[in-house]
Amino acid sequence: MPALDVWMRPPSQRLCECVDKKRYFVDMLRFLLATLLALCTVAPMAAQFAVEIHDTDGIPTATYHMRRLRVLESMPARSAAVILAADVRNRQNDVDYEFRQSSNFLYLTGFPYPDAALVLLRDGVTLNGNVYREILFVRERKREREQWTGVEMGPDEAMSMLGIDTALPFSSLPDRLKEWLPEVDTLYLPSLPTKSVRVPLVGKNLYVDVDLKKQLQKLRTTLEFKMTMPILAALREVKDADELRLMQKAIDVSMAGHRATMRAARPGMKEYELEAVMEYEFKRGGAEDVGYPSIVGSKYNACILHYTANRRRTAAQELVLADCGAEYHGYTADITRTFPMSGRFTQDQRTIYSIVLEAQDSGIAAARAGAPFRATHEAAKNVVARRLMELGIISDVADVKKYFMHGTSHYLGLDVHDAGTSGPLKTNSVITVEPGVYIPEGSACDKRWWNIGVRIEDDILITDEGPVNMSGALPRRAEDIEALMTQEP
Ligand SMILES: [Mn+2]
Repeated sequence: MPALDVWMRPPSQRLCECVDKKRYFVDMLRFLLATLLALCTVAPMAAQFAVEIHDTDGIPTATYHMRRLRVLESMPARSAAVILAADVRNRQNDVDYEFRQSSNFLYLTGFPYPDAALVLLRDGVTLNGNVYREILFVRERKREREQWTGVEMGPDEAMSMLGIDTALPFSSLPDRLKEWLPEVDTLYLPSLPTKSVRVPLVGKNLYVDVDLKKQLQKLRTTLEFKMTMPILAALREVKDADELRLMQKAIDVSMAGHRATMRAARPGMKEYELEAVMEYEFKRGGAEDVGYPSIVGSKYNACILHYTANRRRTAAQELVLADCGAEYHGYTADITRTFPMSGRFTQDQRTIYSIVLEAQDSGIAAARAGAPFRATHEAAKNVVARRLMELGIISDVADVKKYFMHGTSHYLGLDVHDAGTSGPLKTNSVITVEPGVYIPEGSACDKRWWNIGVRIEDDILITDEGPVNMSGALPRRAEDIEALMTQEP
């Protein structure tokens, strides 16, 4: 990738490289000259790049508008909410991590770029003679930046393409907050600010780390802070038809990845080769990203819950646990399958596998509207405890935690561990059901069980008619997995 010309980088980014002040001012002067020169040569001939939307299967703009209204309806009089876009995270020098919008911001706006904020005002503010209750702040378009990092929507495009009532330059946010906060008694923030966040303080390009809460309290000492998250969690927990359509797409693409991976598995492959087959199918199916780092663990690595190194060489008699999900238009799948590299489970592996499958069946059956959130875990845990007792792997049901040390379910949506209330299960919410049994080497049981790690995970839609397995088309039973693995890649 091309490197950013050092003189085009603002001096603030190079501060650490400057050992003395004199050198800094020389740098600053050269930067200003370079910028001036660039503006003189580029500006007169620079036409705007065209903003294009290539995907037409996203969430309709009217839906975003309705979501913002529902948040506003949950807020008391004289209140405001500020929801910030995610920050760009620097990887090293002038290379950043790929940007991913914060899920709350995506949920409320569909706006996919950084340096943006949504302000919701319960009683509205008057701008140019009109009263607005939702104002989006986005950075203004700059051809020089777009040349490097891609075309973005500015305030005009945000209004026309995303159906936002009004959008203002991000640089005007601090001044606008100063203007509006005197009329506000309650300020909602995504979470109560305990850590520093980056907000523009003065000027356009100067950023300093400040504690947002302290800064805001300086403007208004009596301001009461509340969290936006409980309101958003309740909304995000229940999915609408468009969300379920995008989730099914993410799940379909993910199932294709899992199928291809199991078909391609040959003893001796590295874990990362399996990961490569998986993620190739994700990208080929149109997924923008993975919803979380792919977990592909063989043998003892299958016993590590969030193993992501994926470097080990596999062997025939080993199990591989693949917990991988594609992200499509912001929504993620979360699917785990465990398969034998040889294509055939050993008798002991099959025994443990059948326990986890039975536990999962039991957990899925418990995923009914109105049931307590923990119902799936109770059901799955009871099966695992009973069966491990029968095998003599544990001698006390309380010891089930030693081999099944995580919960069975979490919400799924924009985040792999999605927002939700953890209250009774609601129709049109999606949860995972993912029991597991992990028996690392050295465990206090017969060593024939050592290094067996099994998890089976599916994505379950709660409906009035009972649970619907959105990833049910992917083989789950041991014999179905074996049959799939005999197929050519
Ligand atoms: Mn999961």
